[in-house]
Amino acid sequence: MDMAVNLARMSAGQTSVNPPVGAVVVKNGRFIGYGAHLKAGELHAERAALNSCIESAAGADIYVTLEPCSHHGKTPPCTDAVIEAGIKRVYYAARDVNDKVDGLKVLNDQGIETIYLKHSDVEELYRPFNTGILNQRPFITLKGAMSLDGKIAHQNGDSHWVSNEYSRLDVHHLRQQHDGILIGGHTLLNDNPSLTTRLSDNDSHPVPVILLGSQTLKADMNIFKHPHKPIIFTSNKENAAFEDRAELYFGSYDLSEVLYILYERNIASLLVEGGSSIHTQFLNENLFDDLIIYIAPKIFGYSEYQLHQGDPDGQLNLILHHVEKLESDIKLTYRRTQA
Ligand code: AOF
Ligand code: ZN
Repeated sequence: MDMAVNLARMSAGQTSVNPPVGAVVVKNGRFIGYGAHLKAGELHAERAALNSCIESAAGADIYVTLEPCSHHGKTPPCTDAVIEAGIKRVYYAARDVNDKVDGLKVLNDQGIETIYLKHSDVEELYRPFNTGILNQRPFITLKGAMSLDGKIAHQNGDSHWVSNEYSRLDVHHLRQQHDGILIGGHTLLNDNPSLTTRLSDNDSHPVPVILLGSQTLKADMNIFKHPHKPIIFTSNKENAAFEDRAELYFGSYDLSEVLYILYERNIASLLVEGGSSIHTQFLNENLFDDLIIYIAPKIFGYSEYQLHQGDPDGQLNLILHHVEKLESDIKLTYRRTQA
């Protein structure tokens, strides 16, 4: 199961609305096949593992990180493949929260034994998938960088050099791991960000999502050079001129509607990069899963640009999950407790 979990871990973050899954086939104590689910719409892990077998899998055991699916989605049920291959026992480390799936029952009805094997890493592995299925919204990471005195930008609005190069590199890893990246209209206009991943020349880039409000788009914005068409929510009809360069949603949408639309568009994980009015909305509505704050050893003094603009009651119920030192910066990862 360790190997199956490692296979699944390799594809975590690249399977969109699907879970990362790994599978290993063992027969007579010999390791005869393995596979992973690499991309939504492609083969599931069990089929990939069974296809890879160096000999007949009849009578073999399969170790799968997730209960095999039993429904017709973009691909046929894995239970069919397991049954047809003549697998004797299925070891699994997690149940599938997708209510279309009841693989254990289907397998048991065919006389195939299913055995739960506890693995300490699967809860973490399936946190994003479970969040998506259970809430029909993306897994949300709020990210902010601030000075020691809690400001996210200088008084003049410049937010470029708050955190150091190690923190900025870390943010590019975050971008690589998320399907979408969301900012507000002020940040778009002030910073003209490109919202790409810049780790190598072989990166995957999150789809840009802009909550533009009443602001007006401009043709020379960097966002239009992004490899993906940006998804833009706006109340300003003038922006219709950009219909061929962006996916535009006109009107006033509340956050949960925006998130539902993004999830339907297969954006299963969303990195929210701000600025402060966007952070305030997500925090106030408790619409986040992880909160990552980079703290830099700077003092900006008077500046209206702070992480939260509202009047929070101080009751966010966060759990400090991880602390990391990035040279002179500190990275804090908090998790929202499920209320
Ligand atoms: C498995 N093995 O490797 C994965 C599973 O649209 P489809 O056909 O790709 O089905 C997606 C659903 O299948 C997904 O919501 C989850 O319940 C399950 N994913 N199941 O047996 C796999 N990726
Ligand atoms: Zn499946």
